[in-house]
Amino acid sequence: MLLSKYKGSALAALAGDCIGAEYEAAWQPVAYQTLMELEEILKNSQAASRRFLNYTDDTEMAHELAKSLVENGKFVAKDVASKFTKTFFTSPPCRYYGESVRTVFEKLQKASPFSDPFGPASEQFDGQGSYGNGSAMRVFPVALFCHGNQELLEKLAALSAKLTHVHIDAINGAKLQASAVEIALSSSDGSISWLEFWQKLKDLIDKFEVDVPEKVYTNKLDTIKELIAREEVASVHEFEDEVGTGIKATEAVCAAIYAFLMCLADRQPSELSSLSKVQQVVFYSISLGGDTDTIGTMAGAIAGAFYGDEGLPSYWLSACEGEDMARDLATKLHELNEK
Ligand code: R7I
Ligand code: MG
Ligand code: MG
Ligand code: MG
Repeated sequence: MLLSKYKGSALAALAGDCIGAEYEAAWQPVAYQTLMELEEILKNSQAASRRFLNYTDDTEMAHELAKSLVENGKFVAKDVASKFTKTFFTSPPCRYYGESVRTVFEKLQKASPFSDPFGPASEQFDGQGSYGNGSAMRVFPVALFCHGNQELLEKLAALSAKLTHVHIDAINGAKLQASAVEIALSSSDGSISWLEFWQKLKDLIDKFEVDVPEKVYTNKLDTIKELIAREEVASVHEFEDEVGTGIKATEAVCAAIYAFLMCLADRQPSELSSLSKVQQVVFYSISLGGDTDTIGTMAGAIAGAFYGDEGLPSYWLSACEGEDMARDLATKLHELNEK
């Protein structure tokens, strides 16, 4: 069962990225009908013409991080920095990296062999560091690697973030997203309510934000609880106003958590009811709009870790570039964690 959760996390993260990337540029909510039309296309596509959805930077970086953890059996900052940088400069244009992170990789490459892996990230945005969601979008392998050890998870989520993102919101976003995947791995469908899941996240964020005066995540999690408990489902526009779906870690991470918890609370839209729970989470998260590939991948990583890989149809996965790699890395991280 745990192996199914590992695979579910990596594969749903991949599907969320690949499918979400189809709508990222639009920067507006995605209609359920549009998503269900894609579902029909995927279902009916010929085997020969499958695998037409490319993954983006979210998956590329997650897989490089996973490879490094598997090869070294531990987190080695220089190796992850080296893998991130090499992949960045050799990857095709369809990866759509964040606009500012290129500077980090240029500086890392210049100072190769990576003598100061955290230096360039700390110079971003006049020294305050990037608050982009890039730290959290790729963090799920840390949760799979650290499963059962929350202290190590928090440490490695922060360290892996700091290679490109040193802003406290980006670091806390990575810690929160990794923690959500860990809670999902450690619990099962039927054994935990959405409110209990939310409470576990809330307890953690209280700790992560203890020295953060603005308490952005704390406040957004409170809003999420209020929205889910409300009788009428909030419109996507209201969600956008109250929480956000943008490039900031504080927005995209909270949007992914909201999408997962809404489905756990059985408040997902009826238009998606013919789909499995994992599929519903991925589609619902993308329907929120904004940074759809990133919200899709993070919601997918949580949902797959919770529900396992059974609900992921082969016609979804065979449409996604990177399926074999995702499966292989999940299997290896599971083996490593068992030791
Ligand atoms: O966070 P990052 O890796 O971008 C990830 C996003 C995801 O949606 C991916 O799917 C991909 O499309 O990009 O990359 P960064 O370049 O560090 O941050 C992304 C953007 O956030 C930057 O280009 C800025 O526009 C904005 N940003 C900031 N703006 C002002 N001040 C990030 N930090 C700051 C800041 O401190
Ligand atoms: Mg992307
Ligand atoms: Mg983008
Ligand atoms: Mg994105």
